Amino acid sequence: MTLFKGWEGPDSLAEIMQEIFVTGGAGFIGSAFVRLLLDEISELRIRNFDALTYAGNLDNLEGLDGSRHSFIRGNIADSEAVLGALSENTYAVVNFAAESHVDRSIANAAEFLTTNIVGTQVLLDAARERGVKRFIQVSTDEVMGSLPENEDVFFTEKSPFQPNSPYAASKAAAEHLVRAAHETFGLDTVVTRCGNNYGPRQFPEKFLPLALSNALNDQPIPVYGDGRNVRDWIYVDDHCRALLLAMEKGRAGAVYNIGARNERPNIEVVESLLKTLGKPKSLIRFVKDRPGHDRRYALDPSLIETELGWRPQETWESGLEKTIEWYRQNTQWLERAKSGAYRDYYREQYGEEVSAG
Ligand code: NAD
Ligand code: TDX
Repeated sequence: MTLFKGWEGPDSLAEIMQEIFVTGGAGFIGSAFVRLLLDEISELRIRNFDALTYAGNLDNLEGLDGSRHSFIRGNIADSEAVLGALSENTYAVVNFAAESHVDRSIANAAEFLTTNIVGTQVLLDAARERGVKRFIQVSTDEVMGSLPENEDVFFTEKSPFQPNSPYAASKAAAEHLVRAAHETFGLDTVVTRCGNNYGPRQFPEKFLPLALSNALNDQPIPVYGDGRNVRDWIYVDDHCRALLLAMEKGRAGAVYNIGARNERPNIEVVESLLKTLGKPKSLIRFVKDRPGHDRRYALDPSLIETELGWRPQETWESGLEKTIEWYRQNTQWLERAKSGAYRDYYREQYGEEVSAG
């Protein structure tokens, strides 16, 4: 039996890998991962556990096969709810659930500590109690801080922890707890650290969908500082394919960087977007910088490439084209995401009103 295209693991795993517990699966990356799993592994069932915060969206799960995917609303920091939802047949917990936006963590870190830190510990404890086989922690390059610009240096799995925002610090703390569960209790864990994702269904508080949505509405695009901060961009499905491999074949206790060797200064990202959309550069508006703004992220993905044979499938151009096309086709999704509390957030963060569409 083949688990998925390219699967090289033991056949016996196919029999035990019957159910996966995904947390945060109504968010941007989690929902892409759920789709990928359902497409790639025919017999698999998924329990999708998500609190539906402002970033969680049931629209992201539209059209999924209800016989293999079930949604449970719950908070990962609530141990009773987690234990109630986690079955003993679970092969792996894949933890996407998090408060994920740096600017919000600067405004108020409280939820970041509860969800990202306490929530991760609750999941680790529950996974042990239910005899779950593997625990995948979806982490971020930001735990390693900022790299100098114009130097040929990259984050490796051995780079020191140097988180600079409350968000990054909370994700670093979560990683420590995952490591501790592995070392102390022998839980089979894998940690992945990815760069900046882009693609369909990303909440428009994040830079790329915010810029895209504003450009489509001819609204100014706020660029922090001098726009020369560098991020390492990856198409969301490439990240998810790497996570699938890590879940299947990753070494117990390992950390893997996931990056597409695609470093770009923010200003170039906006310029690529505007060019593809046929919109003028005059929409770019330089605004006050983010406090503690990390200058550069760049990942060395050699380990996952050599150990697990992962390679990204999308180029920056093909991924951007797919992303733009999706947002153009799904204006209703964007309108709904930008209604309600998002309008207050935008006013508070940028000092002006956001367009409706
Ligand atoms: P997102 O904000 O789009 O989604 C987060 C999801 O988690 C939402 O559905 C939300 O409802 C849910 N959630 C939040 N708090 C919860 C709680 N207490 N209990 C249960 N569910 C809760 O985030 P995303 O961009 O999809 O990121 C997913 C994960 O990947 C996060 O752990 C993030 O740190 C990590 N990550 C993201 C990126 C990126 O570029 N977006 C890069 C690297 C790593
Ligand atoms: O309005 C903006 N203007 C701007 O210039 C916003 C929202 C962002 N930016 C800049 C800040 C960053 O240099 O764009 C870059 C990307 O910003 P975000 O989309 O907020 O992402 P970042 O802070 O890099 O963090 C992201 O990547 C790592 C995700 O949000 C995290 O969840 C992930 O862990």
